[in-house]
Amino acid sequence: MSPENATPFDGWLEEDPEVARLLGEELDRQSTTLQLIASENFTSPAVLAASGSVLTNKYAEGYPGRRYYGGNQIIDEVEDLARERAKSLFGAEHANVQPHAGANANLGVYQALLEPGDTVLAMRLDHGGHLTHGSPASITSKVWHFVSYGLTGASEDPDTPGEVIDLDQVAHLAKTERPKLIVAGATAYARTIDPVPFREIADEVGAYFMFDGAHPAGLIAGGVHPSPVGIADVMTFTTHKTLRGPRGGAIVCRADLAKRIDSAIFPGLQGGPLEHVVAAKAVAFAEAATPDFRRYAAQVVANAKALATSLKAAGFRLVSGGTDNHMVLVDLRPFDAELTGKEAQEVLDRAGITCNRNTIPDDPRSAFITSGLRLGTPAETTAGMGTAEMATIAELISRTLSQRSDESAIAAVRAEVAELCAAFPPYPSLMAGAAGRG
Ligand code: DSN
Repeated sequence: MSPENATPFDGWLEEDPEVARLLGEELDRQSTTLQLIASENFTSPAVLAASGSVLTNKYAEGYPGRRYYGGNQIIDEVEDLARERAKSLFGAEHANVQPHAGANANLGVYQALLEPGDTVLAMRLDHGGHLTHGSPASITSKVWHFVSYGLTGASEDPDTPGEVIDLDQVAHLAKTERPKLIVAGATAYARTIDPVPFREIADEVGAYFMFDGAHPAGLIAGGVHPSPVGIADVMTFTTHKTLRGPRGGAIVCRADLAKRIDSAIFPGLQGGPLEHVVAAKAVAFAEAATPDFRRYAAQVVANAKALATSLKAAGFRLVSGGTDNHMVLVDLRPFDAELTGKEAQEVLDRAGITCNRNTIPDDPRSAFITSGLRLGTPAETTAGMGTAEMATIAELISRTLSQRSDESAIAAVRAEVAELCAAFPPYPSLMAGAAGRG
């Protein structure tokens, strides 16, 4: 593809054809390969437009009505709109829409509610928790004292497959460790997280309760997962996963925590907010409040369940026995003891199936190699795929992995993937623009 016909971004093609070409190529990649990374999605064109807007030019340190620079009258309206829409979407008393990412939102809450050295009880990274839940590699574990809970063991019984959050362990550790904060939430956990038992345990030991809703935020907004708002003291979340907004973070909390949370984000942790992203968050919050989004959220879960059923039928073992949310965690070992998550991810990439390797509970392999894969349905559900396509995808995955030494078999899958994706373009108008240049 020559730079002249590679991209729909006509306005500035001549000024930076190199970057314009790369944007065009990425649009092409997203449109012609399957996007199964559980934390990714396709935003609406309106979200893209807001995040690519002139609001990026403005410095707005502070909050609406209390800025450190002039000229923020419009910006204040933008941020107020985003805050009001976030509050209305989740039924929350207060919202902070400035965190640049989910990690910043979590750090902001820790900074607001804790002193250095305080104890936090959160989920183990290797059982599905997040880096900011106290991983040794994260600054969180250097500033605060993290104690970790994990999953129960796996069971052969299909009715009680196990590998669910061990609430007895959470209660026991809460009593023995007396954390100041208990965190619920995960990045690689396929079951519903009920906030109620966490609240009860937190109350028994006088701890704050934070729900990290980065992954299920869209499922909560769409009414298919229980809302922790009003149960947890604070919910952090990202806006770009199931919620389908721009890349970023946000916090909703009780009114009495508002000042501490706000001060922790700015000036505690961040400087100028990304107001173009804040505007895009406002767009996404409004989109997520619609009946269409409720249907979308239900379809995300239905698709994940269909993918899980077909993968199981193809001989894969699923961590937690299946899924209640937007993701499926595959333990590759029973399918092929030699196959690592890393090799599976790489060969699937070559077949046009984008996903990420993931540790499984008590993984004998390192986090870089892993024995598992994490697959998610948010993006391809946005593109319009349904349960029939999920069965096809499971078959393509199974075929690719079982014939991974056969380049012609991988090429055949790649062709079928391209055909499938052509029927579900995520950005038809952008692609039409790109094609129109040719
Ligand atoms: N990187 C995110 C995910 O993929 O789940 C978590 O931060």
